[in-house]
Amino acid sequence: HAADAHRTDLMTITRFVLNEQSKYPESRGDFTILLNHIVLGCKFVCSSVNKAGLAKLIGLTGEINIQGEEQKKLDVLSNEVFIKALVSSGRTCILVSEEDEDAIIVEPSKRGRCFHLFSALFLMNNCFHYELGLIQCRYCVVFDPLDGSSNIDCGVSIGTIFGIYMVKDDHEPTLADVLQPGKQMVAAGYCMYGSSCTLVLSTGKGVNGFTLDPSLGEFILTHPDIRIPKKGKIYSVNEGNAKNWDGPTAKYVENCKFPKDGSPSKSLRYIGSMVADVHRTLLYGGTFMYPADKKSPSGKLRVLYEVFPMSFLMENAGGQAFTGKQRALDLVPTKIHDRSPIFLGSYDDIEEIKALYAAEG
Ligand code: AHM
Ligand code: MG
Repeated sequence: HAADAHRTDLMTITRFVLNEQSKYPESRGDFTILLNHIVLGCKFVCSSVNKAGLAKLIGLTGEINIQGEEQKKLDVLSNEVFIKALVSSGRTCILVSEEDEDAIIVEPSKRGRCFHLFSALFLMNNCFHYELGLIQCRYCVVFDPLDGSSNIDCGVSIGTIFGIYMVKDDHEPTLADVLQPGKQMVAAGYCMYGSSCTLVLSTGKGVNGFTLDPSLGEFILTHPDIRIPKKGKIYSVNEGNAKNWDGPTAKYVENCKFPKDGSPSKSLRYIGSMVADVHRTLLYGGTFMYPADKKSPSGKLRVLYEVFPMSFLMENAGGQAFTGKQRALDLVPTKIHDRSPIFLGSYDDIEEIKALYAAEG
């Protein structure tokens, strides 16, 4: 029985990624090791978030806080956990966190050495030479350890967002390694700490969702091959900023509420927690927007660790991500904490927004 197989043949995230990687003969499991460390960070944050309401009583890490000493804030704690986990994976060379002003260059001894097999055919002295060799590759991870942290105290869903770049040679890591357009990412994902703990991941071939089974401490494949509906019935935006919006944003939201083509008006859903708003958009379809406005001409959300990973997931699920000017994944960040307006979601709905911007000229 298929149902029996589900109960006894568990597809954990590690097994899933190992299966995927085994299609590449040169793969040496480095990505799986890196991902396992990200997963560890997510499990830790999940357990801390679940205890957040009790933090004053028992402390986030579970120890009784007899002296009543100041507890570390959850976002600070999450950041430390992710940095330590990523560095100790031995597979990273540079890290960018929303919580840290500067990028973290991993010290050489902890960068590990992950090699990739390469083969090349070239012409020399009128003879063909075949060369087989190993080149070093290392990973850059950009992340927001705990996004939407203003929602912690009222128990609303929050999340971790991450994106991964690969550096293929042996140079000293520099900011240029992470100031790359989002389309160069090799993987991206988020973990949502909500009514359940859900990790959504893409390695560039589709999107898959895994739910933490707390009794096993493992993420199990629960949402295989997520495809966003081609058109949605929901829009998601902070409408309190409407008086400062540009023409196309205002017109799109107006069309959602008062459609001119006789279609039913759309529902508004806005949690104010990007991971939760994007997760719903991915599963139910529709649009999620954080547009530019007169007060913040670049919007609010950060290119590297908010806009790029979510845009990567959207495209891999069959949706689109647009900045108001271009495909979001084509953006080239100039600073690690750059911001950009973002419109992402169902393919047809984003087409409509693109048309409104094109009409404006
Ligand atoms: P944060 O990084 O300070 O937590 O802010 C990011 C959050 C996103 O999760 C969310 O989409 C957005 O801010 C909501 O902003 P606003 O409150 O302006 O609607
Ligand atoms: Mg954030």
